[in-house]
Amino acid sequence: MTAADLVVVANRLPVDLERHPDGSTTWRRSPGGLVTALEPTLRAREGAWVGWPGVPDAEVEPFAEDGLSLFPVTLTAQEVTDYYEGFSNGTLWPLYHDVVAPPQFHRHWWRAYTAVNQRFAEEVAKVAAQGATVWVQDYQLQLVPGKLRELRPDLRIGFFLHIPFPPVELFRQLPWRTRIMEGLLGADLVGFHTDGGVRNFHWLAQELAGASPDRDPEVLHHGGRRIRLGAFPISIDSHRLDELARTPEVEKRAAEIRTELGSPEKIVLGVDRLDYTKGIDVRLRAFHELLEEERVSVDDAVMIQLATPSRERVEHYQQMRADIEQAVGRINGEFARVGHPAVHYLHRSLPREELAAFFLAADVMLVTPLRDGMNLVAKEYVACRPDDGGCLVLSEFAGAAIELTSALLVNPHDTDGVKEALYAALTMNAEEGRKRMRTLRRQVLDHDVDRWATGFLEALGIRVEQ
Ligand code: ADQ
Repeated sequence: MTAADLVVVANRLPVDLERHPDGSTTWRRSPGGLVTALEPTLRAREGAWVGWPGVPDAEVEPFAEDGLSLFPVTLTAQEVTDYYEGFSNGTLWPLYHDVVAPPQFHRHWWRAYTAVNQRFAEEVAKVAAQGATVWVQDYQLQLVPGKLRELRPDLRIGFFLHIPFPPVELFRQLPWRTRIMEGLLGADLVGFHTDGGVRNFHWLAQELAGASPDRDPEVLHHGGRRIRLGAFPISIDSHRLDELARTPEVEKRAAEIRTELGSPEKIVLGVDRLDYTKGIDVRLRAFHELLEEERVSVDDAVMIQLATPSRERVEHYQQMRADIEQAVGRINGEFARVGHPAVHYLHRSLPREELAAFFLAADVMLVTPLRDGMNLVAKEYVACRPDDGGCLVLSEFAGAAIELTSALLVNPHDTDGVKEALYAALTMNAEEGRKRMRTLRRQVLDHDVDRWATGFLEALGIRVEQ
């Protein structure tokens, strides 16, 4: 395979390797938003993607898929435990989400993180053409920009963080804070979802790594180089979802869902990866209290929580799953009638069409994370409402709240506030609801994921053909 002019590096490849019981393997596409957004640009430039194929100890050769070159990085089972489940998801994830769970600091996790980041950097150094552009994704790979610059000073390197960049006091807890800062400062452009992330980074880079400010608050100087910072709020393929939600199949399925639920007056929906940052407990508590106070009954309102299984080997996730399932059980124990649960809970991932039908059926969408980089679910709900119906209740602490100001914004730490917002959403007059939804839709349809990717790559100095 020839050297690539544009290389995306992410923890995961856009395809997953599947091992079968007979020992054979096949690839399954995992079409996330990122690959959809980047595919046209990557193909136009004969791009490459470097990432882990999703199973430990898989020694797989690079291969081309639909004109895109894929370069698998091997991780041993021990590295998956220490680098991925350990340092990435047991240290960085909680630390960067306002320590809503206590982060654990272990030196052997850090050593694995450094070694794996080095391997990713070496793989990129092999596949990138002279003067190529490299776009590094997310918190698992924060050391890659610095390591890659040492190996290949000719490259143009961008880094984007998909989760929040934490407040100064929290980041300073990290024993390896300076090393992470220096890793990120290896990039030419460091992107965040929000200006808050830019500000935190700007201050910490000076404090911890001795970077110098510039008259432009989005520029730093370090090691004789100029580093640009910027806020690039990610989005979704809004038009594709809007079209999907208009299809007769999805409309029909949405109507069926309502019937299957016993035709309640209102359907309240939550859709999340099962993660302790998402505030699933917060919304269950609010709904529970409204039932207890008899302000709603199971005939008026039914709640559905769809939760994708996630990080099931990490201890904190096992505990949280048990707590949520207990809360659902308690609400149903107190308020369900035979054949009419108050809360329907599905611990599984649903196909896109089915998810669109749930969004279209839901009168109230509850998105209540304690902290979230962006939160794509909020935008997906809005994109799936070509009828201008439905009402979005959204946490102030999701990056999406900066753009989606016509949602009912809530502080997820304030149970009474969430409860009142849920009640207001359930009783909102139709005209006000439509007005809010129209404003939200303009924002989401105008700012799609393509615009996000183009904005970042152009800030990095490459022209993107439309
Ligand atoms: P996540 O934490 O995974 O992403 P989010 O942005 O909400 O959070 O994306 C979740 C995705 O999973 C959505 O596309 C959603 O539709 C899908 N999903 C959730 N539950 C599902 C179910 N039961 N069935 C099918 N699909 C389901 C991280 C950051 C976010 C940031 C994104 C992108 O934590 O803050 O918005 O990256 O940068």
